[in-house]
Amino acid sequence: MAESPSAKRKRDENGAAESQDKADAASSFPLAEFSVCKVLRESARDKTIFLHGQVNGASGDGTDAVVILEKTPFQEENVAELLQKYTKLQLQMSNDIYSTYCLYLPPELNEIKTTVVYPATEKHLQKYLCQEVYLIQETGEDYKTITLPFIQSQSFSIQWVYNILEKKAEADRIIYENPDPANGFVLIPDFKWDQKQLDDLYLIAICHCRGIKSLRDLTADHLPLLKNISQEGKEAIVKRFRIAGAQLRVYLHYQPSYYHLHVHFTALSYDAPGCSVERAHLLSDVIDNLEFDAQYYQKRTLTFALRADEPLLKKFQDAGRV
Ligand code: DD3
Repeated sequence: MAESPSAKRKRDENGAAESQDKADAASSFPLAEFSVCKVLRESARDKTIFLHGQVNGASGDGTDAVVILEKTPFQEENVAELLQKYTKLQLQMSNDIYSTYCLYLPPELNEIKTTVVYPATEKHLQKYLCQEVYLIQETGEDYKTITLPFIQSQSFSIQWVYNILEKKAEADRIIYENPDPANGFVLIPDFKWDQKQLDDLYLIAICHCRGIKSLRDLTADHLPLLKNISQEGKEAIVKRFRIAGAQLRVYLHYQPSYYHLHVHFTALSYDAPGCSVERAHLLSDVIDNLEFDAQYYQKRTLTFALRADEPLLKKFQDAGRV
C-alpha cells in the first residue's frame, strides 16, 4: 500500500527528531550505555526514580553514574494538545458513570526529565539512598565542637557554584544579578525546575561573597545582603514570571546541601522538597531574628534531620549528643 504524503512527512519528521534527540544525548551522556546496578530511591508520589548505574561497565568496572528520572507536571497550555494527539486510548475498567484508561502519547508529548550526575562519587550514591532519619538538636556549642570541624574536614566540591558566579556555566540562565561583591547575588533557576510550568517554580539566589557557609555564620552584618536577596529576588521573579511576591516561599536550609550561602525561592502552592519544618528557615524570619539579636544564629539551638549513614550523625553519636 502506498504511503500518503502526510504519513511519509510525519514518519520522516519523527525519524529525524529521533536521531537528533539521540545525537543530543550522545554528545553529553551515553544513556544507552548506562546499565542499572541499583534503585537508590523511588517515589510513587513524586513520580521519580533514582538509579545508580555504570557506563561502559557490563563487567562492573565502569564509571559510576546517578540517573534521576522524573515525570514532569502538566503544562496547562499543552493539555488540549494531549487530548487531540494521543495515539491510543485503552480502556482499563468501566463501572456505571466511571471509567479509567491508559492514554498513550506521541514521544514529544511524553518527555521525562532526566538528571545525570556523572561521574558520581560514593557520596552521591549515599545521598540518594533511602535511609532512616534522626533529629539532631545542635546547640551553638555543638556547632563549634562537632559540626564546624566536620564541615572543615570534608572536601565538598562547590565548583559548580563558582562556575555560576563566574559565568563559566549556566550564564544564559541567570534571571537577575546584583554584582556587588559583598551584598550582591545571582538568581538562577534550580536544577529541579525545568521552567516549563510555574506550578513547581524553584530558583536559588547564590551570594557573591565567599565563605558564608550557612545560617550559622549569619550575623547582623549580613542584613544588607539578606535584604537585597529578599527584595530584589522577589522583584525579579515577579517581573519575569508574574508570580506575586506574597506567593513565594523564600527560605534557607539548615543543614544546607552545599556550604556556600544560598536562598531558595519556591512557589507557595508547591510542596517543594526540603521545605519541611526540620529544614527550612524563612528568610523573613531570619532577617527579623538578626535584627532582634545580631548573634542569634551563633547562640540558638537548631534542629535538623540526619540520615542514618551520614558521617555527621556518627560525630554527634560519638559526642553523646544523640
Ligand atoms: C546537586 C545541589 C547540586 C546532584 C544534583 C544537584 N541548580 C546543582 C550543579 C549545578 C545545581 C542546582 C548536586 C549542581 Cl542533581 C548533586 O545542585 C546546579 N545548577 N541545584 C543549578 N541551577
